Amino acid sequence: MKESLELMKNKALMAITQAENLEQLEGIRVQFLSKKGEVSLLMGTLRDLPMEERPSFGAEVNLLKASIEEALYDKKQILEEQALAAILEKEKIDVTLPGYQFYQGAIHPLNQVIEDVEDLFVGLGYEVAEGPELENDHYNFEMMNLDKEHPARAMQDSFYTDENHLLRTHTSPVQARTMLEKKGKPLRIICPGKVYRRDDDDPTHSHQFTQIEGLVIDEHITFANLKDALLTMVRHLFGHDRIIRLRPSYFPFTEPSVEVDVSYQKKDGTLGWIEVLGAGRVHPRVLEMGGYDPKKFQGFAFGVGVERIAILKYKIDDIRHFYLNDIRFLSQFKGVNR
Ligand code: 2NL
Repeated sequence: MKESLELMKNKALMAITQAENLEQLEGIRVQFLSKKGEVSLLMGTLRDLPMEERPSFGAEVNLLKASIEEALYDKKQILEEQALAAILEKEKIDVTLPGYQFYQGAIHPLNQVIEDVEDLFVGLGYEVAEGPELENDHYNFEMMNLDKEHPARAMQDSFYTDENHLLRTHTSPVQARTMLEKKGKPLRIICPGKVYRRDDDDPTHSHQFTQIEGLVIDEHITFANLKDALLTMVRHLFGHDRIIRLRPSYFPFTEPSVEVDVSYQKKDGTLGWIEVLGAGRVHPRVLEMGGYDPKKFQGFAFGVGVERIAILKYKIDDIRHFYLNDIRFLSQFKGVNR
């Protein structure tokens, strides 16, 4: 009996020593120590022994069991450490490798100009107003004092979807809507957005472009207020050394109307002028249709082409660059203006 104990111990310890992983080790535990394992079976032979040998045999089996348990425990520690080391080795990362190159986006140059102008005017107390691009002909033309005979209203100059609806030709209908919403209360708004006119697409024209209009209505508004707003905007966009020049012009919705030129330094050092936007005092009929008493209220308005501003500001040679989504063009505007 003693011999079979010694034999089993050696067999178990040898198996434990040779176990290569935790699954094998668990198999060995089951083989020797489970209810029907080899050690239990050995304990079962107890009743075949003479009474006086039983206690010492029982104690021997318990010692055998303890030494197998201890060997299992020690081996388990080693295998667990090895398993962890293997995982750590497999998952090792080299923190000195260069990182992935993520593409960085850029804000579209037209949106940079829009945001820049919005920031300025919001800081001066204006609100930003937006509206639909498919407009009722009433808001787009009628309320802007463009009568039925005006050439801009002809089918060949605008995109009509039916007799009364067209893609807005300017952002003025947003201003017309806002005037009606304000119900005769003073307003200061800035309206950016896409506008549409039938046109051949060439380096300086597009059938769709972007406009920002401004409108101020209050009591005691004068042309000096308009000049101040225009000069502030021009200097914000192009630099504080600029001056502006107003030339008489004509728009159906303003009276008087002006064309606004911005100064620049020519190569020979002399002063040059570039035409940049249009503006004027709000026509009394436009005020009246918008729900304001023209005897009590005055207003000024201006309209800028966003593409024109961006072309001058960023020295762009073709308006179509703005719409082609060529990454080589767009990626040049990373971090500009911010
Ligand atoms: C231009 C000129 C302009 C306006 C737009 C306007 C709007 C209302 C009332 C009166 Cl609600 N005027 N807008 C006024 C003058 C000029 O745009 O050449 N834009 C590109």
